[in-house]
Amino acid sequence: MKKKALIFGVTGQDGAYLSKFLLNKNYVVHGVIRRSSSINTFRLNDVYKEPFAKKRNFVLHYGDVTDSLSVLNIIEKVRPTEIYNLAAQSHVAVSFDIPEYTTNADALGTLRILEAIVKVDKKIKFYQAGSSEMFGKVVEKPQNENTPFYPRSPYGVAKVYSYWITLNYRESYKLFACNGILFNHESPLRGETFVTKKVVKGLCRIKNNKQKKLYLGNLYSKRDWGHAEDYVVAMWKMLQNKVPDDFVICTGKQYTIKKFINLVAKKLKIKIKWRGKGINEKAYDQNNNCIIECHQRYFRPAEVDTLQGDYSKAKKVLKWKPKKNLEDLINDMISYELKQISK
Ligand code: NAP
Ligand code: G4F
Repeated sequence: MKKKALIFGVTGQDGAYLSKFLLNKNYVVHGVIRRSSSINTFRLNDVYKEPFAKKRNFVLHYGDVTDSLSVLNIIEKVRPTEIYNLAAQSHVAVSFDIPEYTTNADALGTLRILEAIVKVDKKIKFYQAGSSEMFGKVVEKPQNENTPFYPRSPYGVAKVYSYWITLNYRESYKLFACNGILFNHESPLRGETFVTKKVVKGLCRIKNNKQKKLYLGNLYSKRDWGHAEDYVVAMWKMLQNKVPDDFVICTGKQYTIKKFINLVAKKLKIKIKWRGKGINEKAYDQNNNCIIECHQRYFRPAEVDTLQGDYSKAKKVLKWKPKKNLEDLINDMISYELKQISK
């Protein structure tokens, strides 16, 4: 019998990479999508090919993690071997604008899935998409599985709830439930409003005279960026481990946003010079055109200044390590963007 995976958040960046990975491992993959007035399955174009075939290995269901009934009904109907909870309002800045909804989806959504597992079949394995945002105002460097949490946003606080409720259901009901504590991971399929995608897309368009300027926020926060394609492998490995456990997944390297911009500009052969300080800091191209400016709109009420992980445990127990470095990631993102522009 083929293994059956159910992915909440299948239409997102990680959902798309995980679907592809699991299908290659011969799983039948079921995904939960939200009803939307515009088509939101573009990341799944590669895998969602035969919606009406008799024997499908990729099946989509309408549902929402804020709707307990849909969560329970889908789990009961699919009876999966493994559930991956990737569903979330995943934008940190937006979580300050819609804190109640973010908490409902990102915290209570996890509880709804765990309760449904307890009711339907306690043998279903569960992966929870935890985040390095839980470390927030970091209390030690680098961060590992034992580092205390200090979240800095409604998003981070909701993810901390999900972390503990997952651990609590593991201990209380002996579920095979794991928390991945994933640091930032990016790809050509990254959402348009996250900083790496904004920078790569913006600079590619500026290079091709499709756009004049890019507006950003804090240039000095530091992130540990990996490639989403590597990180979905770690999610799967957690559920294949002998015992359920929690793992930090990261690269161990960190860069500022400004350094990321400089690397992308260099690859695109845009010679940039920075002038000014604070919110007035701007980047100019070789013709002295201002191509990057900061805008108050993109600063957050509370910032996570620095994130850098330690993946020693995942390396030792799961035999996982990242295959792609920051240069590979940037190359991948640029070539995708340039292809989009030339279409
Ligand atoms: P993403 O691209 O924003 O995808 C989020 C997914 O969740 C989308 O499929 C979205 O559906 C779905 N979703 C949102 N609200 C939902 C709801 N109420 N009910 C059902 N589905 C809902 O995020 P990602 O980058 O793939 O990240 C996947 C997960 O890992 C998220 O939980 C995120 O918080 C977490 N995480 C991400 C990173 C990272 O750096 N990428 C790091 C740590 C943790 P729509 O397409 O309809 O919006
Ligand atoms: O790309 P970001 O929005 O990612 P952030 O806030 O680190 O969150 C991402 O990673 C988390 C893991 O640590 C995930 F849990 C979460 O779901 C999400 O995927 O911002 C990165 C940094 C921040 O310090 C932000 O202030 O970039 C800074 N930044 C500067 N200008 C900007 C911008 N961020 C965004 N989104 N847009 C800007 O214009």
